[in-house]
Amino acid sequence: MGVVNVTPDSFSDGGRWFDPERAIEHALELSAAGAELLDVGGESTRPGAARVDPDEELRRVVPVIAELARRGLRVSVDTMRATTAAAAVEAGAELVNDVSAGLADRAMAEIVAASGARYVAMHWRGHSDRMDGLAEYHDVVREVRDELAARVDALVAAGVDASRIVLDPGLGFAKRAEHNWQLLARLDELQALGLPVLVGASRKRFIGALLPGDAPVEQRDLPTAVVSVLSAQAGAWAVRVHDVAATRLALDVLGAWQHGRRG
Ligand code: PMM
Repeated sequence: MGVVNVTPDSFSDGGRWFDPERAIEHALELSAAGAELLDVGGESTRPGAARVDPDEELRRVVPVIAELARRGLRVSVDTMRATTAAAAVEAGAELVNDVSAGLADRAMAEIVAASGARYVAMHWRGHSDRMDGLAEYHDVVREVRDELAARVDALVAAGVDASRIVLDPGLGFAKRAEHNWQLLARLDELQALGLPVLVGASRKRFIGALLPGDAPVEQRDLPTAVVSVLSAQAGAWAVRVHDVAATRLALDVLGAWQHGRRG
């Protein structure tokens, strides 16, 4: 899954693709580099970020999604809002990627159920302006698993088909570095819920912490690709990344290793 942030303030790419034309161009580059799904988002979720106006979010994502879908590309929408999700599916998105797993907008489950789209339910405890204060756990893996299981129950009760749900540990969302590493080390415990798992580690703070102090954000792409390959080896369904080429290559190495041949 390649990240297409149509935002002026994302932590990882600093608004470089804010203009819709540039966002489309960037998405096409990610697709050419091997992304199988393009994740279009109009609201930054970086730590401390304020919410974007709903109409503005729609204005950002819908034209980009419509154009990518028109070109036959597979698209997901990164949104916490039911109205945006509905418009995105209408414009051609096949998956709704909701970092709040339905907690930010109670209308989300119903919209997803009615649309028949696939749905990523990410572990989330609160909006970006307060999430760092919510990173308290006794056993982070058990608590994330149990909180996600409760979300799945609520979504299914609201009519979402369980087989359409993908789970995501929500790395960096109300999690400190050690929480993220524990979730990755024990990914199997999340997979034990029986649903596909998406991993979003790309360029996040805990990846940056592996590098010398003021390393530019692009230097996080190599460790991100390593996390991608280890996630795939651990059975992840997908990885969400900014630098698709590096992750694609890393996954091709894993495929060759596993099959004893190239391609
Ligand atoms: N991380 C970001 C945004 N959306 N969606 C999912 N499912 N999982 C994630 O880990 C995730 C996400 C962080 O922001 P970015 O788009 O600026 O990397």
